[in-house]
Order: sequence, then structure tokens, then C-alpha cells
Amino acid sequence: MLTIPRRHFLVAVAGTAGASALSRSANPAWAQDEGPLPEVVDWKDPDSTIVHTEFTVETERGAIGTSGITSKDVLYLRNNLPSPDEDRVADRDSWEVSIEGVREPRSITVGELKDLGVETVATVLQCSGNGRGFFDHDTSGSQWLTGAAGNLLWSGVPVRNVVDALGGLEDGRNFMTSTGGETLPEGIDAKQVVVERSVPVDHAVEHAILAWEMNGEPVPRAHGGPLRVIVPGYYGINNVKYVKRVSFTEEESDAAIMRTGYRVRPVGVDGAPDQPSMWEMKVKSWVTRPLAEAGTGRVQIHGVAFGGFNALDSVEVSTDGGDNWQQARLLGPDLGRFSWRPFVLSAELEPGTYTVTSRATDAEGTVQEEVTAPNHRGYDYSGWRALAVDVTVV
Ligand SMILES: Nc1nc2c(c(=O)[nH]1)N[C@H]1C(S)=C(S)[C@@H](COP(=O)(O)O)O[C@H]1N2
Ligand SMILES: [Mo]
Repeated sequence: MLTIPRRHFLVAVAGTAGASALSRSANPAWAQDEGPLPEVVDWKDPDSTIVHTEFTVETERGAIGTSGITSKDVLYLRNNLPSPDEDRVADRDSWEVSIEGVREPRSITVGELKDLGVETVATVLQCSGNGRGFFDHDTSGSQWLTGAAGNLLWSGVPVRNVVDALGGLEDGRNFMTSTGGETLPEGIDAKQVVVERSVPVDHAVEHAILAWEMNGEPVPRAHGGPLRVIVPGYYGINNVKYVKRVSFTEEESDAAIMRTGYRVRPVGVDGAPDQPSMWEMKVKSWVTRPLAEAGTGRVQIHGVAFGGFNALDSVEVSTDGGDNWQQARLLGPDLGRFSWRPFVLSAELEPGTYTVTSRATDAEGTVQEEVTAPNHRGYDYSGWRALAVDVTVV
């Protein structure tokens, strides 16, 4: 692992600023590039991204803009296996996906899918481990801060249209199980490495799409082109890239990434199928600007907020570490239940140091939590206290 474990950083700062600086600095020690951008995303903006490893690239906290949609140039990358080669996207319409668990199962090309209908959905794409770096316990995996998340516009065919065109679901199908199209390394049991995820069938039939377009362009190879499953409201891992099979199944997949991976459990406990899977996302927000310094007077505090599985209701901002909160203004068009919303609060600030953070509420009235309890793999971080930043007004 190339990233610096949190504990080491704690030791490094002990006696100077201490642990509070650790939780509030927008740019801790592990938020540095570990190398050049990987080849598959060498077109991204190096100044707006943090390269953790060859497989993991994070968006800089301050690189999220105020227009609500994340540019592909700054969008994070998370690969479990190398992306397919460039020739995979040479003839996108000829890519085939096998549809199973329907009454008339068959392989269908992207070109044919385009004639079954189209919808566009704005969704937050967020890695389960986004915010892992804010946990206090040692966790393996990339120490993501806020930047393993983006908000994208996806166009493709609703899963429901595909099911209807192929005669409807077979009886007793509880899950939609999608398989990634990477070439698997040889000599290893495929079940140990394949990216194959199951999601509840009702949610999939109601909301999922098979997408060929992202933000008005063919889905980039790194982000799942020619065809990607989009499960709005669900964590990134369920959004299977370069999908080669969509199977409606009675049981969840027995691939390791489903059976034992992406399971929320107490620290020190192994993953098991009876633990919660990383499916529905939680209500969350964070400040994106300012992150360190601001001028005296009117300061525009920016950030992004989303409800996750539910729609967003509102977001508040605090400049005193959570003692007092003010309602922020949501910016731009409402792009629907699964989209994030940029927000802004105009604050009058005298010289001094301010602990700035935000707290979102979803449409069900659930308020973003103050602290996220530790879990073994460091998933699901949303606590507003550690997401705060110390801003010095000069
Ligand atoms: N086929 C395939 N799909 C995948 C992955 C992968 O490695 N292979 N990674 C998953 C994970 S863990 C996340 S967080 C998102 C990342 O999407 P992105 O790289 O487009 O940002 O894709 C998911 N889908
Ligand atoms: Mo992820």
C-alpha cells in the first residue's frame, strides 16, 4: 500500500497541532500524489486530482465546482482490476451484454439497447470508502478524504425496458447481479477477483439504467464504457463498469466482492454474507471552499450535499465547529432525488480562525451524523465533525 497509514501521520504531528489539526486539515500528509496519473486516466487534470495508487485517483476537495455536475477531468477513479484495453471502446455499439433470468434470455448489443428506450439520471457516484481517512482506527485501503465522489449525468436504457423486451422476469428473482467485463488474471479463482455485484431487484427495475453516455459523451473507458450499470442511490461498487452480464438471480452472487467484501462489520471481524452490504448511501455534505484561508468580510462558503438513497431536503453550515447552524442556500437546478446539490452560505467573518462544517438533512428527516462509528474496512464515513475544516480569516 502506497498510502501513509493514519497512525504514522498522527505520530508525525503529535506535539505540534495535535489530533484536531489531523481531522480538520484539508490536505493531510497522505493527500499527496504517489505518482503520475495512470495511463487510463492520463487525460485528467493533475492539479485537481490526488493519485493514491495506479488504481485509485481522488478529486481534490477544492476542485468540486458550483455547477452541480462533476467534470470527467476531475472525477475520481477506482479500479479493482485494470480497465480493459482501448480496443474495447473502438466499436461501442457492437459490445454485447448477456441478459439472464428473464423469460427470453439472450445477448444484446449496445446498438440494440439504444432502440429499447433512453432515460437520463443525475446520480452521485461515491466509493464506499470515501472518507476512510477520517476514521481514527487503522484501515486498509485508500485513505480517501472527500474526493471519492462525483455527481454525473448518465444516459442509457432503463433496466425495466430491457426486462420487458425480453419477456419479463423469471419467477423468484430477488436480485439483479451484474458482472464486470475485465480480463481476469490467470491462475486465480475467478470468484475471488471478478467484479460482480447483486442489488435488490425492485430498486433495479425501478431506477437502474444501462448507461452508454456520461455528461454528454460516450462513457470513458476508465469509467465503464462502452456500457455501465448505474444504480442510483447506491454506493459506487454496485455501478458495474464495462458490464458483460446482467442476470436476475434468486440469490446474491457468491463472488468474494459480494459475499464477504463491502460488508459493514465491527473492527476485527471478518466479512460475511449476513452483514449489511454497501448498498444505499447515507445523507452527507461537506464544505469545498474556503479550505484554509479567507479574506475578512463577506465569505462565500461553498459545498455539496446529497440525501444518498433519499432526496435531499436542506443543508446548514456552522462556522463555530457545530455550536450554531445557519441554513445554506441550495444552488442551481434540482436534478432529482439521486443528485447532489451545491450549496452556499454568505457569511460575515472577522479575522480569526473558524471551524467550518456543514450538515445535510434528507427528505425523510434524517440528519447527517456528527460522528461515524468505526467499522472494520472504514466504509460509509459521513460525520460532519471530522469533515470540518479550519479556516483562518486574515
Ligand atoms: N467492472 C468494474 N466495475 C466497478 C469497479 C471495478 O473495478 N470494475 N469498481 C467499483 C468501485 S469500488 C467504484 S467506487 C466505482 C468507481 O467508479 P469510477 O472509477 O468510474 O469513478 O466503480 C465500481 N464499479
Ligand atoms: Mo468503491
